[in-house]
Amino acid sequence: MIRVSDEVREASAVVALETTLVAHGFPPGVGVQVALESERRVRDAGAVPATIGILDGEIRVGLSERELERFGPSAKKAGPRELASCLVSGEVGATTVGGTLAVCRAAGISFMGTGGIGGVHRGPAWDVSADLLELLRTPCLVVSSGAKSLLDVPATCEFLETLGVPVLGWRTDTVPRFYDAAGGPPVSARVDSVDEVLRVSRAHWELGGCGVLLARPPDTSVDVDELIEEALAEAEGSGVAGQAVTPYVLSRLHKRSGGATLEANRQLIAANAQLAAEVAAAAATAAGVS
Ligand code: PSU
Ligand code: MN
Repeated sequence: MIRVSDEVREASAVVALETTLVAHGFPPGVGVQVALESERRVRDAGAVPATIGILDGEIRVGLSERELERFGPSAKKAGPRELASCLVSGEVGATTVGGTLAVCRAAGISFMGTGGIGGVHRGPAWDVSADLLELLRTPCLVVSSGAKSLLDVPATCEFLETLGVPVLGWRTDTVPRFYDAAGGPPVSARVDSVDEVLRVSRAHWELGGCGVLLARPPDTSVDVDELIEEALAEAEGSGVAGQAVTPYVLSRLHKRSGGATLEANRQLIAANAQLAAEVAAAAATAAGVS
């Protein structure tokens, strides 16, 4: 069911990347550019990118540029619950953070980069992203700019605490709010170097812990809190719910901010991928297999 590319199979340092953001996080065509940029940054930092998605009835770990181009708006958003049905139907499945983590668990990949994880939504109860539950059961370090700020970020952090998932602040004491470095709740611990990230993650894993979130603030912050309120109200008004909320709100923000959130999102995704690669490369070196 899972086909790992030769390059990924032979690599000692691997960073998993997701495909939901490629298919549904950006306007058509832009997502692929973002994915390629992330892959470049991973390579430059000394690791091999393993971009994950479902194609032709197989879970693919490591995609070519031609294959990446198939992750357009018509792809199915594939969380952990959709992996099996996509395999059977043959649909293109763009894996979320949660879907990607489920594959990392099966494939033994310990590092991943993304933009912002899903979490506890504002408003209706029980829209809680499967990203959180997969962190609970996958021994993987996920680098993100915290949780997406269209969510209830404090509730998401409380939930992560309940699950025992460390939220490490990359050179920060507060959890970044996706496009915005400021205003988030406190992290569970601050880390200032790649070595420190690695030591904390390893200790957590040796104690039987699973997912670790490394929260890296964006380099340039954009405050779009009002635009988010507006877009969420519009989503509710037009009956957009469940899995459709995040892509709907992100695309509104990209338009209403005159492209500022799109640019910020692009940059933070690439920077997070690079940091994940730096940690993966350091782990390989420490294991003596670089
Ligand atoms: N990060 C981004 N853009 C995105 C996502 C993350 O910068 O589109 C995706 C991830 O795949 C994440 C998903 O798993 O959004 C969360 O969706 P939901 O809120 O429906 O669980
Ligand atoms: Mn959701």
